Amino acid sequence: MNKPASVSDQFDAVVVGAGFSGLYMLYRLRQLGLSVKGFDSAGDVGGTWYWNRYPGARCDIATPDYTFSFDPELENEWTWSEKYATQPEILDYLRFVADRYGLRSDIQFSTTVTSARWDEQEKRWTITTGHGQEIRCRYYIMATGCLSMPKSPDIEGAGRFAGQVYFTSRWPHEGVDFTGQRVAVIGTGSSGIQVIPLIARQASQLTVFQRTPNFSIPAHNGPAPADRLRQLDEDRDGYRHDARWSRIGVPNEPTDVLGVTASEAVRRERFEAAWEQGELAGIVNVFADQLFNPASNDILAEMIREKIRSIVTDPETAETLCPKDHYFGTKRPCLDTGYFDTYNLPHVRLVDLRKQPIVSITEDGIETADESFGFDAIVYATGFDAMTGALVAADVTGRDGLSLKEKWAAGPSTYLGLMTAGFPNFFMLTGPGSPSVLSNMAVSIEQHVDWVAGCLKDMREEGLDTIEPTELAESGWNQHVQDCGAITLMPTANSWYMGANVPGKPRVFLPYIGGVDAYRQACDDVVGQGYLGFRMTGPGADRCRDGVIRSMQPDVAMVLEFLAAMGLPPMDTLPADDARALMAATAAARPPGPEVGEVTDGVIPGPAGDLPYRLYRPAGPPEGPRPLVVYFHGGGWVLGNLDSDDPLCRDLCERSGAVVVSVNYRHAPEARFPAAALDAFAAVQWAAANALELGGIPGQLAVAGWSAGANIATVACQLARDAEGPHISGQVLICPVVDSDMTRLSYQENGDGYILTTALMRWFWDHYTDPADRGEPRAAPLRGDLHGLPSTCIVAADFDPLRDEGVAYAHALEAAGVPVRLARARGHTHTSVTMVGTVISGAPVRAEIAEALRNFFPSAEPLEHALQRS
Ligand code: N01
Repeated sequence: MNKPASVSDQFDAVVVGAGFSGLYMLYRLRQLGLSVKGFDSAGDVGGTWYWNRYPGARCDIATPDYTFSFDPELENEWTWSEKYATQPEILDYLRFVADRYGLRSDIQFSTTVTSARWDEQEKRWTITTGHGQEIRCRYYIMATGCLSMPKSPDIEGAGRFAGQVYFTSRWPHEGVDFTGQRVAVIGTGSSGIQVIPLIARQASQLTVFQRTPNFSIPAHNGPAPADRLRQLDEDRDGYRHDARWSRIGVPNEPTDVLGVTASEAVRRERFEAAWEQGELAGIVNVFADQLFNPASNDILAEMIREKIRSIVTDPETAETLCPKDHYFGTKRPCLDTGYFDTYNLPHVRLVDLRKQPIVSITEDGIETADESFGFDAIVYATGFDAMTGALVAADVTGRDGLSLKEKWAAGPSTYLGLMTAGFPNFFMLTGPGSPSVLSNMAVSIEQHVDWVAGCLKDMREEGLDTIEPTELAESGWNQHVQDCGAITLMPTANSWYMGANVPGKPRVFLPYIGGVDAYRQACDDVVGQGYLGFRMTGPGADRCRDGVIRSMQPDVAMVLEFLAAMGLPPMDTLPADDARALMAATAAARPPGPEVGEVTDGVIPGPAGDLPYRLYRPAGPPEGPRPLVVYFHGGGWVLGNLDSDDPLCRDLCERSGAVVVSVNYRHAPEARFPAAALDAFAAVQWAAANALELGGIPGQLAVAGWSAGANIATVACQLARDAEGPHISGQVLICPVVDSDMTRLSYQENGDGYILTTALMRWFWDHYTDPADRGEPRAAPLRGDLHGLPSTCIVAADFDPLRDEGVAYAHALEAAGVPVRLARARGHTHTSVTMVGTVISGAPVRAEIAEALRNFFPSAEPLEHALQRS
């Protein structure tokens, strides 16, 4: 029985929502012995499965996976009838769960929570319902779902239609009979794709209004997959463990096949297998690079388009159904049952809203730019205000009167998708910034609920009664969520993942795409590090261990993991030649870097013999001379050659528009200090003197280098200044070695585990210089006179032992009056910025370098002026 209105009540926790997440949360809170009150605006349990009752509504994760796993007995007592269960069966399941654990008695249905307000004095939330009740609680938990707030129809004239109007997201309980009716469906997302074939069975005429065609693969529904059931029978715990530590919450071995390099036969075989399997876990795992590399994605997308063309008989309709304006997977891919075949039926018509947009809904139908349509019923399958809609719909007000809506005006901000600063004891289940909609919700929900329950238990045991993330931890997590999205193709689509489907909603990537496994690890690490990033208070004692749980760029972390798994010997344990061979072998396996207009090899006369160089000239206009950049590769004065930084040189050349001349120099230990530095200076002198022959503009010369290459580049600048020539317009120093002092903080923080280690740096120094020479400016340029040096761009990477000497050099140059641009390579290591084609997150840093290079040179200076000046 529901409680009467206007009662005042006290609970430990209030949970809003009685779907998968709310039910399990109630169960766990009860287990902790907490008093709990649940609310749901629906008339019963079920959440999304209560509301989305349209014909054809089914889950799109196979039932052996789309199920609670917290209680083996529950699993034994329930058997799913199909691979993808229908909405009624899933609703029955949730009712069964509610009954089995007696959860209904704690839930007040048909009740909307209208506001929640934090009382800082009392350390309590006051919850108000639409019935005028006021409830006080310590913990306020929103289990309101990610796709529960229908998007209001943003179509002119909606509301004028005199016939029947239906929303897939609010379908009548008694069902709808469309027999003999002329029906319009607007929207071709997952809901539209599921409902259209079933409406077509009844309607006399069905017209589908499509704005964006969607990728869909056949669900191949039937009995639950036998192999999955067998695995569960044999080792249920192992299976569930694998799901929890998988990428999307379904056990699946991630492929390492790259779409761009795989043979046509392998591509086809992998695609056909996924098409036949009919599971999201398969189709998102055809190629390892499909969500990162546009070329790979195109290969997959085209194979799906071929399938659509082979199913739909009318070529024009088929083409209209082929998605071409977004990459596969950047909008939620759908599973369907006979969706494309439906368009072969004579009474079904597709209207392409890109060609004839809707002008208005009218009293008797829909008017597009070209036609007027009459209908008996219009079905809106137009989607949801996803991920944030339901959270901000209730008026949640935290500390100092700040509302969640205000705080999130520019996009949601959370720590782990679980909490948000300024709103103590307020938890969100599967909130923005968690894997949620990119994962098997059943697995993600259990993980979130378990985390919250574990947190409340820990707090109770430690005598703490409030918890809230710090601003630092939260902004660090938001950055990580965006970093993970940014290396994928996801931000390129106008999807609800980006908030792009709701007019006026800020465009932010909402879910966490780092993976269920990585996310779980982050949550576990936060707890393992004493609730890192949370401020907790209580009579027990206040505590806060502030910090950021993930600050490395996700693709850099992946590279490090990959290298660690290879188990290569540390370079500093090898003789120089073996280390060179190892470096060459790893370089041979990387992507080649971008195409440039022209690459030629040559030699420069050096002080002790010829120095090989490789020249890169950008493609395309303008013809004629361009600014010249003399580049020196990295490798600790010991390793490297013209090949080792080849992709980086190509990238710099294409991005900056300059001719790049990469010069090899003598290496240690064969030629020790100062051989490399003298070679560098000689190369710069020669390039300046021969600029025209190299295709350069005389007088427009910069130097650049990475690591030890940056060391000799800047030493060359110091030598050129002392020699009063040649003129150098600027220097780009990428993670430079500029000092031999290895005691700076960045050495302590990053001296182990990020490829360039303290031990390796020592090995380099030992090969290059005698200890007595290490204070010399030609070895440690930071210690030299820095006046009169050219404009400088220094790249300092967060996880580089050399970070702080680079920063110190920038400050010292600035103090000496040199214009300096310090580019912080956030989340990068010493090597990762140079990993063109492998580390996508390095691209913005390389773009900044290129911009700095362009700024060194007077733009569009006529050649004759340059000649005069030089
Ligand atoms: O909503 P959607 P949905 N004029 O936003 C179109 C989950 N789900 O309810 O793409 C004309 O995907 C809109 O066009 P466009 C699943 O995660 C799961 O279908 O914006 N058209 C689009 O075609 C899914 O992703 C299942 O150009 C308009 C459609 O309406 C999520 O819920 C089943 C329009 C909306 O598609 C949402 O799916 C169902 C306008 N003004 C849902 N406004 C399972 O299988 C919107 N559209 C488990």
